[in-house]
Amino acid sequence: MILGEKYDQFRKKVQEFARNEVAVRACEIDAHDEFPWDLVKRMAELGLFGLYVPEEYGGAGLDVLTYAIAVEEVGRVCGSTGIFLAAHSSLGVYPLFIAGTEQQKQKYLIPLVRGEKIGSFGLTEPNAGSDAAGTETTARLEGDHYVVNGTKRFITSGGVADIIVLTATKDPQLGYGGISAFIVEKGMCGFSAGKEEDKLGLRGSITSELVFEDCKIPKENLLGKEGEGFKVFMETLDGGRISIGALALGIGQGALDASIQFTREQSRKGKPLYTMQEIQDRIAEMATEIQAARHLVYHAAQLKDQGQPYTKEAAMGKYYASRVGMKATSTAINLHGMLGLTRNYAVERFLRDEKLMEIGEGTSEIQKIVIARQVLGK
Ligand code: COS
Repeated sequence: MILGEKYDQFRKKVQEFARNEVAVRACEIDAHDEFPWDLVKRMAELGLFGLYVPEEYGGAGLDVLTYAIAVEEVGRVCGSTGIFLAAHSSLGVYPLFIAGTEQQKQKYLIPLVRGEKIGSFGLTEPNAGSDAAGTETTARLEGDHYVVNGTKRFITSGGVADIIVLTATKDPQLGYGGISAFIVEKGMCGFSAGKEEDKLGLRGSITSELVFEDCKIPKENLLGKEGEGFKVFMETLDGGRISIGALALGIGQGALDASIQFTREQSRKGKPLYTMQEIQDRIAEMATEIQAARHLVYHAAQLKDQGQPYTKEAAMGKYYASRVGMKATSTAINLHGMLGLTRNYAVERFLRDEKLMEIGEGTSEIQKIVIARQVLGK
């Protein structure tokens, strides 16, 4: 794909970091469920958390395509580190970038972009996952504060987050029109992180419950206008889906890289695996599908960069990249045979990590609803 010198150079820079510093840690991060604090610090130093954010807010002033490339290349070697980059940048940073007041941007956006604080996004609840408008967490205005009660679930980086952008409703009966967005800081009275999930993959990423018990949030921490939180979150998810598509594509590419290496190194009856037609057939299919996914994801990023509608394309990219990514990681294990099921090879980790891409930030079924509504009309 021809993107130009600027993007190629950036990709090389991220690849160097990913290969030299992330790949060597990926196996132990997964095996020991280790949150990669060291890599978070390095990504901050490299300026990866604010690639699309203007320089005045501490960002690199680049674009979403550059950001997608970064997520892809980090995810290509370590899904756990990749999901941190994606969740922090798209779900922590973005809502503040699009809906924050100047004061909120100075106070919360800049430290997130610089990586001095960790960001998170509180939408999903025990009874409101795919049905994002079904939020039951309530926010009642009392004088200078909102009083928030409820529980959020499956929140990426929730347990380590310093700043959380949260949805809560004035009244669950009001549907999406009752929902507002709020900024919560770690340490606010009545807020605590609950249990952490023990997941199939992305084991170095922390997924937690967030509990709000009469949590007092200052009135100035309302993000956007009252009753407009649902739209802020939908727009955030549109952008987030580009990054999950990029991560799905990166993990799929990682499985392809591993398969190329394995079939070059191994032979059967004196014949290198890669020279066999049935092996070439599978590698060719993986490579083609991953490249097609790359085109979709980059196209969504380019539309966003040009200020054009991209909801449908972001959903298509995520849906397709996670689908072919699952297929690629599974094929990669088959190509490795029994060895592929062991922890001696990265492909079983890639498969476990890839599974989340079909579920997080909207399941594949949700992506198809979004695509169908755009194609057919609501
Ligand atoms: N951008 C901006 N606004 C949007 C939007 C988008 N992508 N999608 C919907 N909206 C707006 C609509 O325009 C509508 O507002 P108006 O009535 O003023 O026009 C409002 O939001 C409600 O939209 P809609 O009726 O389509 O909402 P639904 O309840 O039917 O939900 C889906 C739509 C299913 C798409 C939504 O609930 C969704 O994306 N669910 C998945 C949530 C998810 O991904 N969860 C995982 C989170 S992991 S971080």
